Amino acid sequence: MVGNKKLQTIIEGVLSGKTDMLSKAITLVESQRSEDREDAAKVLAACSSSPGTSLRIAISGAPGVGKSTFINVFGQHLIQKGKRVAVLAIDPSSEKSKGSILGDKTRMAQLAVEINAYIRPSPTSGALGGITRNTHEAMLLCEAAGFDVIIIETVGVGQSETAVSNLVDLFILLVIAGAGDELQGIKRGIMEQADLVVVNKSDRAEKVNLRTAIQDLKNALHMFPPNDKGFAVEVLSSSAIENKNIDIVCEKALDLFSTMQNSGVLDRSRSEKAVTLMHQMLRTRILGVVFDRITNQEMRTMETAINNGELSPFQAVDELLKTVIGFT
Ligand SMILES: Nc1nc2c(ncn2[C@@H]2O[C@H](COP(=O)(O)OP(=O)(O)O)[C@@H](O)[C@H]2O)c(=O)[nH]1
Ligand SMILES: [Mg+2]
Repeated sequence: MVGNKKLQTIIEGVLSGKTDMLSKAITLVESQRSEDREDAAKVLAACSSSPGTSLRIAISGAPGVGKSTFINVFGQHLIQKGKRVAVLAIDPSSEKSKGSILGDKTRMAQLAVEINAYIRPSPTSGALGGITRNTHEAMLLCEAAGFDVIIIETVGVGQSETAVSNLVDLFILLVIAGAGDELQGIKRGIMEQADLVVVNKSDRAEKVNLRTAIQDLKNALHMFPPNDKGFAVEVLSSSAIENKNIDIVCEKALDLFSTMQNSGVLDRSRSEKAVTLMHQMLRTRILGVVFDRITNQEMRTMETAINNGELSPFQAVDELLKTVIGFT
């Protein structure tokens, strides 16, 4: 339990940009302990009074495509432009990912030592809703601590990408040349979220393959209806390992952001996404609440009834809902 004085120190620390206090605040909002919830709410309330002016970017793409390596360089370019950069690395709950967090840390080694950088791996386990909420709150805290750019490294798979896209202003999708869409696990939904596509590891691709990859992606993007942000989605290439073209991607991202700011698209997009997020979170929370109410015993009973042919799956669902929420 954090005492009031301690809480005040955390709040003041965050607002004056102290990263050790920022870490404490993020730990607090990530805490699952019910006695921390109230303190977390206080910290959040005190830290999210001013409307955010930071640029929020998601760097997405299949595992291994080079996201962390890319962010390491990308972040340094942003810092050279006078920005303070926070990186939140979302991590799936699997065992496999525990290794990747360490990997991410070492891959961002140069960025990590920059005084104007803050890197926070979020080894969040649990439901998608929890991940989204933690990331959202961590983002607000980073913003309160004066970070101008907040980069979210996503896990590159499935549903979480769509959820993350509702937290950010720009969604940058990294891909590699030569691997088919299938191989890269790029779902149509993820492509559709992209504001900018970057073919990374250009150092490894033959020139002609790179050109083909870029053209293929452009063709694929063409199939989608134009976004309502007022710009066309471009396809660039980069080599994170050789620090090639990342400055161009950086320039482009800042450009898109100021275009969105000036046209009013940014405000509109943020409100739309906030509403979508609300719907999404509501669905996730309801799911959690209802499932939590079903006891193991009740679930087993239904499973057995289905196995014995006594109930159809639909009848079982009705029964369960009647038990836990009183109606179906
Ligand atoms: N050749 C080459 N390798 C890269 C490049 N970017 C990243 N890598 C390598 O690809 C592997 C995965 O990189 P990582 O940043 O961890 O990918 P992530 O899983 O998407 O975060 C590492 O071995 C990196 O050194 C690049 O531009 N060129
Ligand atoms: Mg990574």
